[in-house]
Amino acid sequence: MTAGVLRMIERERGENQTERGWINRHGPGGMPRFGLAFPPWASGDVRPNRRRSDRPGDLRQQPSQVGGLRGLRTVDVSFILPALLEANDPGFRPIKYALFPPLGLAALAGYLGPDDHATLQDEHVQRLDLDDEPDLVVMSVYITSARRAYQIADGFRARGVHVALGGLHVSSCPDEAAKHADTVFIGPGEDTWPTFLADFRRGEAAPRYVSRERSLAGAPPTRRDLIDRRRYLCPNSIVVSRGCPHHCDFCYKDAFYEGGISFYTRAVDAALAEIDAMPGRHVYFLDDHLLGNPRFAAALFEGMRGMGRVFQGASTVDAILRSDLIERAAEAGMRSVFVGLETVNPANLQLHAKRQNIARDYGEVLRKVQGLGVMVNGSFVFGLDDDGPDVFDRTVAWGVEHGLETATFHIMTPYPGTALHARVEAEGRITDRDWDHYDTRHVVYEPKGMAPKTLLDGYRRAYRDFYRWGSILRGASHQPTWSQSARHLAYAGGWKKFEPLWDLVIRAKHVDVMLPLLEGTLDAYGRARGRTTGRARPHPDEASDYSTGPSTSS
Ligand code: B12
Ligand code: SF4
Repeated sequence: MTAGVLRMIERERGENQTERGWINRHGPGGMPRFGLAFPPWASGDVRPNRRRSDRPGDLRQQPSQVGGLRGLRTVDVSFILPALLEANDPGFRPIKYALFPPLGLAALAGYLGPDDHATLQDEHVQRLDLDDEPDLVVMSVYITSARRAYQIADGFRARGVHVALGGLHVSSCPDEAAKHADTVFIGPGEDTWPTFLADFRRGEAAPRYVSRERSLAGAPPTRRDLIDRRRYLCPNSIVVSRGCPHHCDFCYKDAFYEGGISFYTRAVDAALAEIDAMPGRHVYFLDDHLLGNPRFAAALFEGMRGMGRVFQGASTVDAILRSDLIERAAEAGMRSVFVGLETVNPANLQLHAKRQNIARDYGEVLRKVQGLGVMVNGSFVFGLDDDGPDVFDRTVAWGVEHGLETATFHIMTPYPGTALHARVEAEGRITDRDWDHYDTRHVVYEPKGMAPKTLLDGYRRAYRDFYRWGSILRGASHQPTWSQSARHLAYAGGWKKFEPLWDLVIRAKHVDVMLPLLEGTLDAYGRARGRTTGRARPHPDEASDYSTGPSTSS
């Protein structure tokens, strides 16, 4: 890289640093002004508007008071993923938001008819066009994007556009969301969304839809054509299941899937067909628990063998130790796995209903997985009820000593709707009700075993200590072979230490140029270890259930 380019990056980073407060400077109360805000790294990209007045001959009628457009045969839908407000956080990293496209919205777009019109905008990677006048605006709302989503919703509704809100936060707090929407959706959308669309076309959309029927059978293909692949490091993100068979008390899952089954998969053939249709080699499974249904996972991996894919996904301690599914995954091309280790304090597992991790040897998990040429991203939660001030150093030391390639740390966060929230609320320990802070980087409750500041400082220190070059080198030295050590260095170092390079490709709107590097790193690692890996044993027929960590990499 030339000095000029480096200077340019530095200058842009300088702006970025000050722009970390960009949200505050753009509007009252920390919220960007409607229609003006966009992340600084996404500047200069305005999508062409579509306006009703631009569509002469459109037979559509004006919106009814509630209920959509009467007599509408086709619909013009704007799908929007509002930006998360994490941009104010010292740990903010633009690359984290250029990883995965808005898959949920692209899945919903699949239900539109051939004559309908749809656009998909993701505020994490582009400037939003909010002067648009579609028939329907659809947003997916996470807890820390709620304020931004409501602001956008209010703006559209003031102009008579029907706004539909759904997703995790809307499901947890439907009454709150309903103040900003014409229609809210509770739970997954596969049953309610097509019903709503039919109602909307008739001008009879209801204010609230509650999911009851849970199935992915017959779900239409995800509208990947709406995704701008160049803007994402993992455009081939995919989910082949929904939910998880477990019930950890801090997880969103039970609240979101209340009223129906909470773990179900696609048909294996349909999943394989979608994978096969994706260009390139890399695939990222965003499923909560890719190995959660052993029969499904075994068939999926069998079908993927020989496809030449390299993939990443999430599994659990239990799933890894109890069967040969992880061997099958490695043979099919798995090269990194996200594992919910959660805590080095065993008493926490009982306290927080993480039963599937109890009495499991985490060291054995790493030995088994790394022995297959698969890297591990361990996820940990700090501030659980049995944690004291020593938990941070102990966790980092454990990870480094065991050669953990990457780690994701979270501050325990009682999400509304979860069993944890109900308990902490009943104990009078919630100290902060600002959803913007529910991002697992803030302390929003009174911890039991330490002061809130100790928790916050310890969490930040853990990230710093784990990703110091000294720790990365020490961790790499614990790998069993030289080639594994080299890959450990490349992967952990590349992920956390080359921020200017990530910023540069994000600003150039070509994150995709880094994909071959990612594929190469993952693949070289797999090949190096694959030679020592024996063929997997036949899979036992009996079903069992497993679990995974709560979130994606940080
Ligand atoms: C990818 C991902 C991310 C990406 C998001 C990128 C993106 N473009 O969406 C990144 C890396 C940025 C991210 C970051 C974080 N994430 Co995250 N992430 C996920 C993950 C793994 C997958 C999301 C996904 O694509 N799912 C697949 C699609 C198909 O499902 P979906 O989006 O839910 O959409 C379906 C339904 O919800 C519904 N639906 C959704 N919207 C709408 C709208 C309408 C109108 C309708 C009808 C239906 C509907 O229909 C869709 C089809 O069924 C989920 C876990 C999970 N399995 O969902 C966690 C998850 C969303 N993340 C979570 C968390 C906690 C975080 C972090 C705070 C963690 C951290 N500290 O790093 C950060 C910051 C987020 C924040 N500030 O709020 C939690 C959210 C908890 C909550 N109550 O909001 C989850 C659920 C993980 C967990 N188990 O706790 N994450
Ligand atoms: S295993 Fe993971 S996804 Fe499943 S309930 Fe627990 S935290 Fe949630």
